[in-house]
Amino acid sequence: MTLLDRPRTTGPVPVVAARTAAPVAERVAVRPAEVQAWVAEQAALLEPAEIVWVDGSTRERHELLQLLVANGTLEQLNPDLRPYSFIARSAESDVARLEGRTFICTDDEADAGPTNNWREPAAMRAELTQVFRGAMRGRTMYVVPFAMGPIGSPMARFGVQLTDSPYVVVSVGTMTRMGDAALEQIARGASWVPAVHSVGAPLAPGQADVPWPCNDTKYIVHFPATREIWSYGSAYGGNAILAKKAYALRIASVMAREEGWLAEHMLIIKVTPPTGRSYHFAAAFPSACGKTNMAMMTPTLPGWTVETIGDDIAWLWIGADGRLRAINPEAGFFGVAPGTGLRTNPTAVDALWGNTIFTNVATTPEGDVWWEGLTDEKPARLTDWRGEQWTPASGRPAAHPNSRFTVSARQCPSIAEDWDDPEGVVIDAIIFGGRRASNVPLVVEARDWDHGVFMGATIASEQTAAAEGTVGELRRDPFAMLPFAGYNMADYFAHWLDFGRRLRRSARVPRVFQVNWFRKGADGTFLWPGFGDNARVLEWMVARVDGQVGAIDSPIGSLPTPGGLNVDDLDLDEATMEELFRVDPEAFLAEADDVEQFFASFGERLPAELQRQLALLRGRLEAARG
Ligand code: GTP
Ligand code: SPV
Ligand code: MN
Repeated sequence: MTLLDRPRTTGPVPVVAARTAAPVAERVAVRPAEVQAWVAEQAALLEPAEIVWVDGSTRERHELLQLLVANGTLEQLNPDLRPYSFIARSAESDVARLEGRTFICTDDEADAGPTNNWREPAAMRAELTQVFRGAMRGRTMYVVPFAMGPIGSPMARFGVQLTDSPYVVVSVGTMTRMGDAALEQIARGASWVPAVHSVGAPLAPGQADVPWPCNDTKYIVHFPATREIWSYGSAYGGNAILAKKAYALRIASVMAREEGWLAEHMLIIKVTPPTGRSYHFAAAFPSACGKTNMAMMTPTLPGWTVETIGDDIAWLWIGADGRLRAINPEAGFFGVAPGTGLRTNPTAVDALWGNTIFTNVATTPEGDVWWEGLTDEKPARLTDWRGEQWTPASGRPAAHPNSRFTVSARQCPSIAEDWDDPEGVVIDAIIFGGRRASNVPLVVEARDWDHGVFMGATIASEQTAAAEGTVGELRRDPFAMLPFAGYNMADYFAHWLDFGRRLRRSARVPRVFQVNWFRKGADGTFLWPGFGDNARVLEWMVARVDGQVGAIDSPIGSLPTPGGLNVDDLDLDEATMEELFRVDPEAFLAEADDVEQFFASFGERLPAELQRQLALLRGRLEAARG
């Protein structure tokens, strides 16, 4: 077996996306003058030793992977167990998104709003010029053109990321449509977002590199007016794969507001009941709150299928037919590893059979990967995410809680045939969710779109390891977009309300639901089995969409009638069912006080409709308290 096995050519699912490289002469010809001028300008600032234009070919990916193994950034896993797959162990200081170092630079601070870190653009530019000067010395600067959304879709958007991290290049290669095809669209006149990324670790002549170069000083900076992104010091996930959160959410949310569409932190699924008629759902849950798992769900209900369209980001718009449509702008999954197991998510486990880059998981003595929840039984001996020896007695997690896998969407066995349809899919319902140990019931339906916007705007969730901060701490995470809205969140709420008005004018308005898979009992364990059993909640939603079942009116929205939720074959006693759906008016009145405070932070800018919804909620809660 050679060190780097070529991707296998036969198997149950396609190997790395087959891309064909154009002949070199042709590739050079396609480089747009505007991009070339920008690259030259940035090179003068960044001072890289070399510039490489990335073409997106399989051969190029292979060479980059070889380079990363030689550098020690990646280690190849045992090809007999995990073909053509690799593990990266990051620096201990570079393991998650950094919200405290994420900035929105607008002329007027109020345009960034109270939920964003604002910086004055000229001052930030001056600061960044200092920080980025010579940042790529001794390193190769990669020019990485990419498309978000299927090329040819009216929704496709383009960008070019400069980076000095080959690990980031291969990650962008999986997560986007990277290379010549995107550059060609730019050459034909498509507008593009410039994104500059450096790990911030220049090399002096002769200086040895480290496996995971990064810098203790970090910046993830957005200039919405000029649609620019600048990222420094990190090579981890959303900090560095700038097409993802920085572009497809923060910058895209600004574009979407101007152009009348929505850029959202949502999964998209296609649900098919035994009747054979399919429904599409888009669901927004905060980071590490269940999107990838729901997107790849294996329903426990006989005859039901759930297919994957996207697992993290959705771009939604009103189609020519007046219906709400959505695409997944990404091309791969950057998924949370811990908790992903054969029992919880066999589809994801299947998708990871090979051609996968793992970051900060543990490895077995046989050269395969492991993380908490992959198997029920812990292996006797592992190398943990830091590279240290680990046994079950070590008393610490073997994999970092925010360890991740990076894999192509095409490799997912549940990927829908039309997942990359340029026209997107028609959305029948929108779901908001969060991680709430108490108060919030398993499922509740909004009374109408505006009430649904109020639900989305007031979602609170316990913090996870996906970003810095205290895990478990409750915070408002409106629309799961707290870290991702590129403009004032109050204006974002107004945009959602306005979008509803436009939907009402032209066609059917999707239903809106709120879910909580994470309510806990007095013993601290989850009340609801979750994962594949979440299909039972989808079954109720489908029946609601079709107008086939009634609901109980509660102060916070419509709940399933007794027996309305199919819990056949589940071992749930009466008391558990009651607790899953219990709506405590006192607890929700306290929530309402908290929401009032949250809303107050937006001052005059908060849409009056949301204050009205809050007043209505309080009225209903007080009536229920009796
Ligand atoms: P990001 O990629 O950070 O945006 O996260 P995500 O929203 O895609 O979350 P993901 O599906 O990766 O789930 C995060 C964690 O929640 C994992 O450890 C899962 O095992 C766990 N989880 C997901 N769905 C459920 C569920 O229905 N019930 C329970 N108890 N845990 C779940
Ligand atoms: C999230 O934090 O919501 C993620 C992971 O999807 S990252 O790409 O790092 O933002
Ligand atoms: Mn996410």
